[in-house]
This record gives sequence, structure tokens and C-alpha cells, in this order.
Amino acid sequence: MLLNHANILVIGLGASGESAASRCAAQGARVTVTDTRNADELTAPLARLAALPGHPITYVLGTQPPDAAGFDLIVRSPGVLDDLPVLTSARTLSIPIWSEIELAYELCPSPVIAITGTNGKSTTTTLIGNLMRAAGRDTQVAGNIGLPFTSVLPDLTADSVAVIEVSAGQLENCHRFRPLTSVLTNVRAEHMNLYTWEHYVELKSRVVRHHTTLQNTVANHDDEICRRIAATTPGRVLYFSTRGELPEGVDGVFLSGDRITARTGSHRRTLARLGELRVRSATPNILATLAVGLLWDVGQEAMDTMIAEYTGREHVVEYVATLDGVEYYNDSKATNPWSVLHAVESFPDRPVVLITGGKDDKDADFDGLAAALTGRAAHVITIGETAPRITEAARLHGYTDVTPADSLQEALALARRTALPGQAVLFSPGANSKDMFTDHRRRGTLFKELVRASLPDAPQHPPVALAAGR
Ligand code: UMA
Repeated sequence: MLLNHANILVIGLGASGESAASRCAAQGARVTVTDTRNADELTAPLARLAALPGHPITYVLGTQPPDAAGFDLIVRSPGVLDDLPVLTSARTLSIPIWSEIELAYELCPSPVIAITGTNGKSTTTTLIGNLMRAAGRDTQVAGNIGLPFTSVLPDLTADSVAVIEVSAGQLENCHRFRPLTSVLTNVRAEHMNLYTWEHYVELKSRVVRHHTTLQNTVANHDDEICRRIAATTPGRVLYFSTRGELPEGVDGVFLSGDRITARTGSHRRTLARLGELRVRSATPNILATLAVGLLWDVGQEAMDTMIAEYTGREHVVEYVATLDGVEYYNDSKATNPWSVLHAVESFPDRPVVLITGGKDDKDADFDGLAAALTGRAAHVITIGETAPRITEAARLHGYTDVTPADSLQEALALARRTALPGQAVLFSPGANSKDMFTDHRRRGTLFKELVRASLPDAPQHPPVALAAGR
């Protein structure tokens, strides 16, 4: 679709809406932006958009969107629900509805590597970006990871590569999106308040929906749904597995003893030693990244650099400090129970004292988490809105060492009293932060400040952020 002079409605003026509006305006489109928030709450994006050259943008703010009639295209932010009347009306009128990812894809001059899945998307996206840069490729990393895909378009050329994290919500209004390489990290029940399980799986499968024999896929062989989706693609598939050798005839990257091994056909090669990984919890993400490296013919040197230089991401099983022989880790980025489990499993050699809980906005399965924690967590301390549910689930599974706390401060104090030397205290909420904090970064930062304030040489007054922790 030619955007020049097209009449486009952008729904939502968050990160993706602002970027989409600015890109559409730059393409010569007539743009209307709508948001349920009013202008007073949107001063920063409104000022930035006002400074753009081209057609002035029209706004419908502080109310529901206008009717779809008369628009040529609707660009929908991922947080906008599907049953909004304007979207129903657009469908009736056959007006195309695109996600911001679809818009970016239509305008993107470079090949795209897209990463989706329930967990591990952001880490895998980061690592693939690092690998491509180490291989000397001009690389932009964007998408659900925090930077809208449309915002990096001006920096991309035909010789670049766009490494894009995509969520289910972003795939919902993708119609022609065809990444050159698609990566499926895993598919587990999440956002069940928004989708049926079948619909959620179908959305994730859209990352390969338009593949031909010219595109390729990296998929998690340890995950049945990923295998099922990958089996539908006509292009080449490389699998990865942390469980051990891949079955005969299945190409990919896997662990064999302490080696990360690649096997394609009859060719077998060691890509790295497990001991070289500085962040053990990122093992599956690194295997997926190496598989992408094989598909993109990346040399061993770039793979070595990617592994050697990766020291982890902030708020993802992030080491904070050691206090009285106990290591403290911040995993505030964990917003579903699967992430909590993955974090706990990255301490195979010692029990953890787990601080968990937050706001459940996804109908999460805490029962499954509680069942899986048995034998892995020395003590579970629950906080936030989900505390009663996790506490109850844990007790139902016969777990007695579970204690609710009223705040993160109280939870940490309890963890300090409970944890024995050699154990680890892991703050992995497994839920949204919005019950007590503005976002997961604020939540993780507060945890780190609280831990560091307990260090022997810390200033003897509460950290500054303590009072503003919410
Ligand atoms: N809004 C409306 N009407 C509605 C709903 C929302 O006007 O019915 C408005 C809100 O008032 C707000 C704006 O839409 O002004 C927010 O839009 P949004 O929620 O779609 O969020 P963006 O700021 O555009 O950020 C989105 C992703 N957010 C979501 O998917 C919820 C960001 O992922 C992403 O980084 C960004 O685009 C750039 O691609 C965040 C996320 O939490 C990190 N993702 C979820 C996750 O990882 O679990 C999927």
C-alpha cells in the first residue's frame, strides 16, 4: 500500500503509536492519532510529533476512537483490545488493520530476523543483535524489546539486518510479515485472559506463516508447540535443545556433555564449551542464537565474541551482591510463572529462597509453578496482589515454607533471616509490576537498592528510592 496521501488512523499514543504516526507522516500520509488518555497526559509525545515536518497530525484524545469510515488504514498499538468498536467497524468496512510491526515490515529495506515465544524473547533478541554486530553486520535491534520497529527504519538499508522481538499482540495484525529468519523460543500458556490457547498458538505461528523455501526457522526442540509450528514451514529449520543430543536426522545446536555442538547432516562441530558461558541461565537463548549464526553463515570468531561478551541483562537473573555468604539475584523482568521456573532452574546446584508475586493480568498458572517448585526452593516468600494465590497453591502442594510479606522491604528482610550461607535469594516476581510499581525496572531497581543498602559499607540511611518505590 502506498502511504502517500493515505488517510491513516493510529490507535494508541504509546511508544509504538507515536513512532507509527511519525513514520506515516514522513511518508506523506494524513494521520489521525487517537488515545483514551487526554492531552495533559500526553504532552511529551504531542510535543515531539508537533515538531515534525509534513502534514500536521489530527488528534482525537481523551475519548474512544472515531468511526473507522473514511480511513484507508488503521494502525493498532499492541495494547489495544481486539473488540474495540472501531476495529469491528473497520473489519465490516474491509479497512485494513495493521500492527506497528506490519507497518514497519512494509517499509523496511533490510532483511528481518524475528524472535517470538513466551519466554526468553528479549534475551535471544539481544544476543542475536550482538552476534550480528560481532559478525560486522549493520544491525538494528527493536520491537517488543522496547524500541518500536518503525523507529529504527531510518537507520536501515538493504545491507543492514533488523533483529525484531515480536509479541503475540504485535503478530495479531500482521498480514504479510515474512521474516527471513524466524526464531521460536517456546510457547506456553500466557495472556489467557486475552486469547484462547488455540488462538495464542496460532498467533505465535504467524511468525512463520508466510515462509517459503527461501526463509528459515530456528525452533526449540524441547518444546512440543515449537516443533509443531516449525514442522509446518517449507523452509530450512534448525532446532536447539538443552536436553542433550538432537534425534538423528534433526539438524541444529544442542548440549552434549560440556560442549555446545552443532550438527547439520553428517557434519558435526563444537561451537563452544558450556563453561565459557558467563550467564548460565541464558543457555537456551545462546543455543538459539548460535543456530541463527549457522543459518546466516556467521564465523566462529563472531560466535566466540557473542558468548564471551555476554554478561547478562539488567533485571534478568542479575547478580546483585553477596551478603553473609548468600548471593542475591534480581529477576524483576520475570512477568509470568514460566520465567520464575526458568530462573529457579538456573540454580541447579543449590536451593533458592524465592521472593515472588505481583499483579496477575494474564490468568497465570500459579498452581503449575507451585508444583514445580517443590524440592527446588528452600523457602518461598510471596508479595503483591498474587501473594494469597501463590501461598495457597504452594500449601496445596504440601509446601510449608511459604510466607506472605506485605512489601518488598519486608520480603527481603525475611529472606535475609531465612537464607543460609551457600544459598541464593532470588527475586523473581512472575507477574506484572503494576500492583506496587510503575514498571518492572523500578521494581528491580528498588530490590537492588534494598540489597545494596544492607552491605556492610553501605550508607546507614535508607536508599533514596525507598520512599518513592511505588
Ligand atoms: N490505549 C488506547 N486505547 C486502548 C488501549 C490503549 O488509547 O484501548 C493507549 C494507552 O492510553 C497508551 C497507549 O495506547 O497511551 C499504549 O499503547 P500500548 O499498550 O500498545 O504500548 P506501547 O507504549 O505502544 O508499547 C508497545 C508494547 N506494549 C505492549 O504490548 C503492552 C511494548 O512492549 C513495546 O516495547 C513497544 O510497543 C514497542 O514495540 C512492552 C510489553 O509489556 C514492553 N509487552 C508485553 C510483554 O512483553 O509481555 C507484550
